[in-house]
Amino acid sequence: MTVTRLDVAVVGAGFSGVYLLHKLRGLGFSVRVYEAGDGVGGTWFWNRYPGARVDMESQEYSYSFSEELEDSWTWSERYSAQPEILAYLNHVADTLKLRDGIQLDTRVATAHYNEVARRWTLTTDGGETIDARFCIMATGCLSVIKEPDFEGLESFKGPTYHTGRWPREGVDFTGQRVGVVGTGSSSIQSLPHIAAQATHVTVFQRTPNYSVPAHNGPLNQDSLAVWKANRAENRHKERISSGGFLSSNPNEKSALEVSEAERRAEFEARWAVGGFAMGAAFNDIASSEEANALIADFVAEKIRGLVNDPKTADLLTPKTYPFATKRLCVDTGYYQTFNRDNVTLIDAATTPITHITPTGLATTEREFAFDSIVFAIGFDAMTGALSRIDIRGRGGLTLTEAWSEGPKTYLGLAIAGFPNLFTVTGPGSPSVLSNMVVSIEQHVEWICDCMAHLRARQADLIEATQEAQDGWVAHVNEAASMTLYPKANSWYMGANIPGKPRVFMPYIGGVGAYREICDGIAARDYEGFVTAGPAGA
Ligand code: FAD
Ligand code: N01
Repeated sequence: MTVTRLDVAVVGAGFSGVYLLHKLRGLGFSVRVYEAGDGVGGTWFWNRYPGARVDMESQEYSYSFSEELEDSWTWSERYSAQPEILAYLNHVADTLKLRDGIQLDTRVATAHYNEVARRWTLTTDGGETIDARFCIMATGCLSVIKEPDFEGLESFKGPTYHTGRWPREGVDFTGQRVGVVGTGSSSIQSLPHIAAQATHVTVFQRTPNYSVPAHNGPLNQDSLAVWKANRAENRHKERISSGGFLSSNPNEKSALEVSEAERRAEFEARWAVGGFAMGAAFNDIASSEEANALIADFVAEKIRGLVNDPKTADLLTPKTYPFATKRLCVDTGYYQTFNRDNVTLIDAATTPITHITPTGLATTEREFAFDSIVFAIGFDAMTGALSRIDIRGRGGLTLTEAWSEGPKTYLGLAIAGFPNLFTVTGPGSPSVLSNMVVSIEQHVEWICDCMAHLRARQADLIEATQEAQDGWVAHVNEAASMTLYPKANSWYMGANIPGKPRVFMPYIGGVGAYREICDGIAARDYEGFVTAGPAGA
């Protein structure tokens, strides 16, 4: 049996794995990336549904670490579409000559820590064994789809699709009756496109989402020129900001301290700008029920203005959770799509889906006939990819056991009992609450600095202490409890997956504050970690 011996094994070739490979090679480590898909790109490789695009401004959702990359790529739209982001990541892989370090079509199945050797042994679905000092999970927060498990699914005679595993060749819905299950971001982006093709679309909504207009269009060349002229400063500001991006333009005032006229003017101005600017209209939207209700009322009014049928508008209006405590959606013509004659909205909360039939789908009320069904039902977020790998740390402790009450990490980067294992944008870090490229760069750079530091000291082990981890978990929970986020049954809380522990998984303290914490810990000689080595010494 051949064993590949490495300094570092990286799992996943999205934004995280691609940058890790470049950075670790630059530091002289032997490293290889293992990717289950047959191409690089991660999220942007898998999510090819019509309308898939970023909901942050394109120039912000891109790497900042390389002038060469910054100069060699120009985005075409304000919010880039999936094919363009996938092309960008392939351009990065080519420009930085990374292809030969990425092993595609390879799923890592197990990762076991060897306490004596202080090394990780990984095995792949192809039967390969990898022996590495460090293992870095760059497996993504939204890379494992929630599989549809409706009774009778296999009896359906037509094709079914999941937005997160869309066929590469695309789907033509012309002439079809289509059922769409789910109304999260993936549905909100794809529905207008599906409805433009299909004979009829029936949308099954269990919980309505808040969505704000994107106002997408060609990237404004004047604002791009301003961005480029101030690029270094902008990138710095992103890194020390709360969300990792500047276009949200946070307002530091409370919604409760201003007059009604000023508040309305602020909401209207941000609605006109579009995107996440809306969520940053005032500084207490995420923390004050009263402030939150004001913006929720404003969005409800907008929905009523956009949707012709008052009953449909009412059904599309969220009522059971505060504004933006489920991830805010950013759309292009979503609400207006319900004005089309060929689109029907079904309240799947009142009349739940009971099963799939050979010819369609049944709810508690009636049966529907479909030619195809689209499941836009989301992901086993944040922990899904990790829990699908048999990860074992000290004493054979499985990660599943260690996380039976929900994920527990130190900084979202490391886990007590699992030495020399790092997670990029792991639970307990800002990750999905931020511009993820900014958070990914911060994690990659912190991990690589840490490994270079260990090497300089001839150390071969680093591990988070239980005490430091407990302290961080308590801090993450406390920060979440000061906000309205735990009030929603969101995937942030694990609430979308039956049986998953209800814990608010990301860290809400903000990208800039979090970076300072991580840098401080490194500066204090990796406070909260133990290091040792060389092995046996
Ligand atoms: P991923 O891109 O998820 O890559 C992880 C890779 O790991 C995958 O390719 C997967 O196949 C591989 N993998 C997992 N397990 C294994 C295994 N066991 N063996 C081998 N390979 C494995 N974020 C934003 O900040 N802004 C946005 O606008 C935004 N839009 C999004 C739109 C969609 C449709 C989705 C789903 C997510 C979006 N995100 C957005 C979040 C997005 O996931 C991140 O921005 C980013 O792309 C994550 O990069 P990553 O490399 O960490 O993970
Ligand atoms: O998934 P979701 P998504 N029966 O979990 C419903 C990122 N992203 O793929 O809310 C009936 O948000 C479920 O209903 P409910 C972004 O971070 C970004 O849309 O559980 N319905 C919900 O309506 C996003 O948040 C973009 O009651 C069922 C929907 O399916 C994340 O990915 C675009 C059901 C799932 O919504 C996930 O988004 C796309 C069932 N059994 C994705 N199970 C951008 O715009 C689930 N649902 C950048």
